[in-house]
Order: sequence, then structure tokens, then C-alpha cells
Amino acid sequence: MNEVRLSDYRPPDWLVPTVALDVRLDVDRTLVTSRLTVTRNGDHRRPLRLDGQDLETRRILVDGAPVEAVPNGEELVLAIPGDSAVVEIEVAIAPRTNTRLMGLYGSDDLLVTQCEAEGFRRITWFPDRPDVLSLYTVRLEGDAAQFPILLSNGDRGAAETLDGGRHAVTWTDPWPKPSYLFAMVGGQLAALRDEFVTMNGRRVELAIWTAAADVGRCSHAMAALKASMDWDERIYGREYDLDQFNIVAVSDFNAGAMENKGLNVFNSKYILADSETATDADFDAVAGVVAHEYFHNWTGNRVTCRDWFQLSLKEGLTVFRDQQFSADQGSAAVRRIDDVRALRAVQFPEDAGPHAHPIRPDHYVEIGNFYTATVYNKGAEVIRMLHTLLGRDGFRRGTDLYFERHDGQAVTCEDWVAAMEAATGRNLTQFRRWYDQAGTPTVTVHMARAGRQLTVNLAQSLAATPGQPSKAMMHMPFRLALIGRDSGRRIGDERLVELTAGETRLVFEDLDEPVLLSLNRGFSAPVKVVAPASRADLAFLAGADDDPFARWEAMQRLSLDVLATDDDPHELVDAIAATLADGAAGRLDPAFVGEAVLLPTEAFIGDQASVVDVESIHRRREAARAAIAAVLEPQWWQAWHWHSGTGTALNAGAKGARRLANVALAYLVTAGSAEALAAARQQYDGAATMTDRIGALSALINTDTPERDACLADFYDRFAGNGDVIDKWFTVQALSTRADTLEQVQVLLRHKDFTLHNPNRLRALVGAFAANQRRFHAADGSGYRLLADQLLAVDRINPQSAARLAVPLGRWQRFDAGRGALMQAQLQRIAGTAGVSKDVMEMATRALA
Ligand code: HT7
Ligand code: ZN
Repeated sequence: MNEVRLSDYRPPDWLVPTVALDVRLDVDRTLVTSRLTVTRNGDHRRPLRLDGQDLETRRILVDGAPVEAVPNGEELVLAIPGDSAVVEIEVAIAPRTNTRLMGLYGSDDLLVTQCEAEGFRRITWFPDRPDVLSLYTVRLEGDAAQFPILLSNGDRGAAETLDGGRHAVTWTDPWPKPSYLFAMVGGQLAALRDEFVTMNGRRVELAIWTAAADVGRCSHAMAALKASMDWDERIYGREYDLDQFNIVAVSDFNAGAMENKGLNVFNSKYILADSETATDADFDAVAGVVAHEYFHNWTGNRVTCRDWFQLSLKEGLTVFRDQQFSADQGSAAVRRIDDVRALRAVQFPEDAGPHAHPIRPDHYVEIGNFYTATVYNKGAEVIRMLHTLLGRDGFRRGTDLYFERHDGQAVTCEDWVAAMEAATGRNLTQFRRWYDQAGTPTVTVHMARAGRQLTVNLAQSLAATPGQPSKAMMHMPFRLALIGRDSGRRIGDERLVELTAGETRLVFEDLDEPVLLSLNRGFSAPVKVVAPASRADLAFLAGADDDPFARWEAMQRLSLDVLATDDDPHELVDAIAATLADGAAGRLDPAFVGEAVLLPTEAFIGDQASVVDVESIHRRREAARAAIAAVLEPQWWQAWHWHSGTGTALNAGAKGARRLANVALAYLVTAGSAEALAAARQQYDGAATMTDRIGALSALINTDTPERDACLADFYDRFAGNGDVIDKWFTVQALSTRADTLEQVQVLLRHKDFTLHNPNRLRALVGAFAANQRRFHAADGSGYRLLADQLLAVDRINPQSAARLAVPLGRWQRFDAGRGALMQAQLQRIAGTAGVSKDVMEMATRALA
């Protein structure tokens, strides 16, 4: 496997100031003629090297003269005698057979492109690297009936009506961009249209393109787009820079969405939403992804990455910006809890396993494998720490300077940090280690009380990760406060401590009462905190801490403590009862209550132990759930009666009510009365929203009841044909804890609606099953075999999708010897399969190392 190394970076030998593309769209054979102006970059005599993949090269001209160059695999080398030239190349490509969904491919009746990271080379020969920025003009031609809508980046120009029922449109993008931001779409599309007037009076035409039948389901996305445009002006002073902004929703897509300049392409899952088909979480995800892609216009597009090692420069920063945006739209506390939950569920395990890498990796085989939670989510936490350290105004001065210095450039994470330093005068030398060191730091806290004085000792450590045996100390902002053990109030102000040394000692004087520590408030640093606390103290903090994150965290810690034993869970039951009572009395909002009373997942419980004990974790958690359900049954009924049937409103109150009602219903079904099953059935049948309907179905899915079977059958019939909803039907079954789940998944793999060609469907069934700790980790290895079978099958279709499926098997060191050996055996089988893709090979071999 060929490794690409950051240390080998060299500026491009040739630049391409302009690109003119002429594309004749055809599903079976699209012809692409490119006209590149190329200029020598620097004092050297090296030839022009172009990247290409799966291209049929028909003609090459340099300065108008045919050239006999023959591609050498995925490289085309052209000797250019002077310092500049015009290179014209004609290639043919085959979208219909492009099952990788990179480059130009078919989705339903559309032709659509995906170029990040290295898809442009599947459209034409090009120096396909992000530090080559070009001005593009694109002429798209096709059959007018088959491709009535022809879209590309920038602003729409001349339209031509041609003989034989054909037509063409030319698009010009006035902003230089790297090839990964190129996009084109052709097909039968209808649009939801709107407009936005920018802070300097530019009137921008907005359009969201989709199948005609789905236009009515785009309004939430449109509202989110306008809110994002407004927010980026107000918070960061960033204005949109074209007269048009187009979004296209497609069914087959390798990721969530893509920020192509002026022409975002979206996985339909993140555009189409109405209350019948989308849950509240889906609505939030739509708004979050629309905002994310829009924010890339400045953080990613106007200022882009020099090379793919710098991916977090745009992704970490843009995730942070979309998190800020979402927090501003609704319940900020619940958003923060959700973000931390996601980080811990995916990124912490990544940091603790064979795929651990810094947010700026320094080597890769396949860049597609590095679109990870570390680069995205931990990257966002690193930006958030800068925001905390520099303060809101300092951070804004830093971003202003970054945009001023680097607009139109392809830059590095170092350029970003340097701008932050220059704008604020802060020295971030030690902070830079977050870019280089993998792993999740631990902060261990001890406190000692002497009379009215309290000494707190904070010690940081960072364990070795693959390739990084020893680590240096990190610079992290750590918020903490004291909570009075008698008064239940915060004592003094919250403190923001900058941990830089191995140990930091804090002294608090003149304390009048016993105190408890409220630690890492707001999750100010992405670390694990180890601090001794009794169950009684944790229960107290769960009811008294004035920082919502820390309050939720206290409940999590209490739950983990109880669930690590076979103890009677009465402390947990009492704490949940107190939280429900606070909610019922209006002292806590329902959304927070719904979060706080949820037990940690089996996976997260497993992450706390040195060896994951699949059966004990499941047994203890189920026993605790049963106790919480039974003892608090009246309270769950009260919560359900109060909060169910909230209607379709999307405000924070209504969403919180639905969340709590669903949690209550799940506990009621766990308690197992006939009334509870009837209530679930009633909620399912009378649901005004998908949140209510899927909530009822999820509550029933672990049961062996006629209600479950009836709702499951109804759900399929009701939503047949709507792919995004049918995905939910697959997922809910794959996540069932019933003993027959693996068998059911095998049946579903043969279902007529299942296909390995659609990444959403694959994730919905196989991805979801691999997240079902109890059933995926069956002791006989049947779950691992199923996953490996599907991975190898999908690798022949779409290696990027296949490689992602390898991640759960890579966690073999975390499980008992028996399971570990079975997981390794499947990884060996994968790595030993002839013709396996480099994407999968990299994941499998790293996992086995
Ligand atoms: N920047 C986009 C990344 C992306 C992508 C990466 C690999 C393969 C397919 C892909 N589609 C989109 C998405 C984003 O972070 O905004
Ligand atoms: Zn992004």
C-alpha cells in the first residue's frame, strides 16, 4: 500500500489558472472535453503530471497540436516545453456503471457529481489536489427531455437550444476553486425557490432542487438556509458571494452533503423533511447540515486546504460553526449534551483504538478513510477550546484576520493558529499539540479539605496511541466551580483554569460549608475526567449543579457507577425520580429531563471498562431499566399523559415534550402492563409526527407482542416507496435487543428493498446492526461473519462504504479473548481476500497491527 506523507508535501509544479469544460451528458457514455491553461510554478523543468481514474482518453492536444502521450495507470505525464500552455483533453466516462458514487454517477434519473476528495480525476485528467485553484467555465449539453435542468457552480449564463431535441447551458464561477469543489447535475428536477438579500444588498436567488413530488418537503431546509446566511453575517461578518445558491437532493450519496461552490449536493435525508416522515432529530439534522454546508462557503471554499492532511482546518471549524448556529436556534444545553454524547460514542473509541490519529494526520493510504469523527468532531472541540481561551471577541478578531490574510488561498492549520495568535497576542505554542497528538487526555482530580480551605489538584495524562509512544502535556481550558453541599448553590464564580502543566493546584479559601466540585463545565475540554465521588454526592449534583452539562454528567456518572455492579439501583431510581419531579414542577425543561433520565448506552458502558463484558452490561442495564420502569411507573404515566399528543410544532418546548413522552413510553412498555402496550399502539396509530410514530415502534421493538408485529407491518405499508423512511424501518429492527435479531437481519438482507448500492440503506441495516452491542457481539461470532460478508460484497461496488464497515471489527482488543479472536479472524479474512480495495485494505491492516 502506497502511503502519502505530510512531510513529503511539495507545492504543485504546475498551476491551472483557468478550466473550460464542455460536457455532453449521457448515462452510458458522457464526453468531457477540457481546456486547461497551465503555467509552470517555480523554477524547474519537471513535466505536467495529471491524475485520472477510469477514463477513456480519446484525444490530447498541447497548444493545439496532438500529443501521443499514453496514460500510465492513473497518471498522465505531459512534457511542456515552455512555461505555459493550453492543454485540451477529451475523455469518455460511464456514469451508469460508476457504483463508487465518486466522480459523475447516476442517482435515480439524475446525473450528479461528487468530487471531494479525489473524484474530479474520475471526470477528466487534472492535477487533482486542493492547492491548485482555477476559474471554471462549464458548458453542459444534453437531451432536453432527459436533462431539462443543467446545473453547475457559479452563475448561470447562456442557454442554447440545439438540434435533435438537445440543449446546453453555460455556467461561470467567478471564484477560483480547487477541483474538489467542482459540481454538475443534470436531470428532471423541480425547485423550491426563495431569495435572500445580503447585508450589502446583493439579491441572491435560492433554489432547492428535487423530484417534483418532494418540493413540498424542502421548506424546513430552505428556512435553515436563510437562517444560516443571516447568522453568518451577524456572527462572523461573512456575506454570500454569488447571485445564485443551488442545492440538489439526491438519493444515492456517500456522505451527508457536499459544499460545492454555489451548488451544494445533499443526501436527500438531510433536505426532505415534513412532520409525517421526519423526526425532530431529523429536522435538527437537516438544519445542521444545511448550515454546515453553507458555512463552508467561507471556511473551506473561500479559504481552502493546502493538502488533505489539513482537512480539519475546514471541517473542525465548520462543525464548530454549525454547532454554534444550532445552539443559537434552540435549547443550547441540550445541543451541547447531544454533541458530547456523539463525541463520546464515536470519537473517543476512535482515539482509544487502532485507528487513532491526530486531528491533523500525517500519513494516509486512502484519504476517504480520514473523514473521521476525530477530524470533524474532535476538530470542532479544538476550535471550541480556542474560542474559550480567546473569548468571543478575541476569536472573532482571529477569524477576521484569518479571512483577510487568506481569502482565495489554500492554507494550513498552522496558518489558522498563527492568525489567532496575531489577532489576540496569545502564545498558542503548546496549544498546537492538539493538532499533532492523538488520544483523549485524562484529567484526574483530587481534593483535600483543611478547615475552611480546599485544595484541588488537577493532573493531566495522555496514554500512548499507535505510532505515538510518548506524549507531551496539552494546553486546555478547564471550567470548574464549587457547589455547596448544604445550600445546593454555587459558591463564588465559575473558574476557567488553563491546564498546561502535568499538575495544577488550586486553593479555595474561606469556605463556610462542605462543597462538591462541578468539573469540566460545558465540557470545556474534550477529556475524560476521573474524580472520586460517592453516589450520594453524584445524586446531589444531578439535582443541584447550575451548569446543565455538569448536571447531566453527574447523572451519567451515577448511572455508570451503579451499572458497573449488581447493586440494587435504588440511588439511580431516586435520582431519576427527583429529576422527573423537577420537570413536573417546571424547574427543568422537558427536553433536558428526557436527556437526563436516559441510561448510558451499552456501548458507552463498555467503553469505561478495560474489557467489554457484553452479557453483564446488557443484563445489568436491563435490570436497572426494569427497576426504574417498575418503581416509577406512576411518574412515567404522568409524564406520558402530560407530554404526548403535542402536535406538530417544532419549537423547543414541543420537541422536548415529545422527547420526554417517548422516553416515558419506553419505560412503560418495559414495565410490561397491557395498558402500556395499548398506549404504545394508541400513540403509534394516532401519531401526528414521525417522532411519535417511530417512538412508539421503538418502544415495542424489543417485545414479542402482536402490537409490535402490527405496527412494524403498518409502518412498512404506510411508507413503502419513501426511501428515507424505509431506512428507519430497517434500522429499528436491526437495533432490537431480541434474541432473533441476527436472524431478522439476515431476512432483511434478502428483502426486496435492501440494496448494497445505496449507502443510506447499507448504514440503516448493516451499520445499525453493528452498533447493536448485545446482538452484533454474539459469542459465536455470527455477527462478525455477517458484517464481513456484507463488507466484502459491498467492496466490489463501493469501497468507501465498505471501508467504513470495518471500524467495528477494529475494536477487537476491547473484547474478551474469544470475541477478540473471532473479530481478528474476520479482519484477516478481509485482508486476505484477493482484489480487496485499498480503502478496505488500509482499514483492515491498521486494525490488525
Ligand atoms: N466536505 C464534505 C465531504 C464529503 C465527502 C468525503 C468523501 C466522500 C464523499 C463525500 N461527500 C462529502 C462534506 C462536509 O463535511 O461538509
Ligand atoms: Zn464539512
